[in-house]
Amino acid sequence: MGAHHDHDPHRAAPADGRALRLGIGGPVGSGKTALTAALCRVLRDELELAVVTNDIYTTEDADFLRREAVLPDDRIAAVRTGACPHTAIRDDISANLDAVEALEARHGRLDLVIVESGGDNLTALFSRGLADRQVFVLDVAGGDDVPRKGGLGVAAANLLVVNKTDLAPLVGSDLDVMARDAARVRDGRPVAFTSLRERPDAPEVASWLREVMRARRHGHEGVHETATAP
Ligand SMILES: Nc1nc2c(ncn2[C@@H]2O[C@H](COP(=O)(O)OP(=O)(O)OP(=O)(O)O)[C@@H](O)[C@H]2O)c(=O)[nH]1
Ligand SMILES: [Mg+2]
Repeated sequence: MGAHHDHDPHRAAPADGRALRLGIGGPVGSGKTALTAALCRVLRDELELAVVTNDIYTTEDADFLRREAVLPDDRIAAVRTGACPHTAIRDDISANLDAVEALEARHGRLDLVIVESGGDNLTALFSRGLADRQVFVLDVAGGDDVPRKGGLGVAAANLLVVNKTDLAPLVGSDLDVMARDAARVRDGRPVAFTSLRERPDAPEVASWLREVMRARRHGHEGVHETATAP
């Protein structure tokens, strides 16, 4: 994240002996909950998992995940932020940390806690005090110029996901342009092109996450940077 000044008010929390915390952020409607659901379905038999969702006024995302039964209900917690969710993932992260710690206390040793939060703000990145790794989800319907505009989420997230590729021909978005612009601002960090409609298991993201988990188990925190073609 070096070149990008994000004024993160929190230091990274010690990672020893606790679950990896994965933040999933990005603009409204890009597919964050659909991606969270996909990762839970694919990984729940190999990892001890839990999820925290952030909504401003409702618990809609948590309700959706419970309805879909992606995990047992008591592994899904909802934070009602009351204000723009990005403040609850970056500035005052206490409600989210409480939710993560309550899940860990209830379930013992968890491997992975996914924290989903929206916020229609391209600078909405998770604090390192809350998320050890983060995925930023765009969709092609937001316009193929979004990666070019940069912003912290696009530039600095550990993985950039460009979702809804099935809609690209319908909305006139050029995936090659998005790939080229993303590569330019991301300094070698990976980009995954997904269609959760056509490939609901999100294989591109699941394999990235498996690699992150594997590297963490072996103590290689930084070795997981592979890209996928559009
Ligand atoms: N066509 C298409 N639709 C998708 C895809 N992924 C998700 N959607 C749909 O897009 C809508 C929004 O998806 P969500 O997963 O709720 O998006 P979100 O980012 O969690 O939305 P907020 O939490 O409200 O910001 C839903 O109707 C999904 O079914 C995709 O790859 N292709
Ligand atoms: Mg959502």
